[in-house]
Amino acid sequence: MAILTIEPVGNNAIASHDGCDTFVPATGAMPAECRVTLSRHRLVTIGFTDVNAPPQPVISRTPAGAVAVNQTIQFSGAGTTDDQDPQPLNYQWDFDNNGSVDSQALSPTYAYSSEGTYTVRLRVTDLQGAAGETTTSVVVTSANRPPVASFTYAPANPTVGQTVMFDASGSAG
Ligand SMILES: [Ca+2]
Ligand SMILES: [Ca+2]
Repeated sequence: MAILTIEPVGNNAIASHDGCDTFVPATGAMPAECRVTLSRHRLVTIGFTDVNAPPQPVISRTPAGAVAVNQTIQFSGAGTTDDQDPQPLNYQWDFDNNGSVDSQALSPTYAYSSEGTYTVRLRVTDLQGAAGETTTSVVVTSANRPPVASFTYAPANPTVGQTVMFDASGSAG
């Protein structure tokens, strides 16, 4: 992003600068004509000032809701925007918010090995070193295992016509 600046030199005053003293190419249209009217024999400097806004990180993930222990989560920082798109950006993911970077991929995958609520931090840095951060939380629940069916019956060797009792209370799940 660049801003056009018009500055008087010394005590010189700018008589007028009709609507063209500031423009932002990234967000607005550059005026077709920039007319600066000066008092006679005045000096001004006309220049561009570079300003750089930090990236605005956006975290998305699939699945979006609570996940199970060891379930793979697909994260993505592709929704991140920067004022100088499409310049390359550096992505730093900290899936457990412990301060150590776990991935620098745009769209990494991750799985949590134990239950809990985790804070995921994404820091995105542009080529000029400006950085933006955002966080989201992930709830990890105990793994959902299929139930284990089992039963016992008595008597062990029933004869024809004999009533047999089944007991499935030993099932787990
Ligand atoms: Ca930027
Ligand atoms: Ca970490």
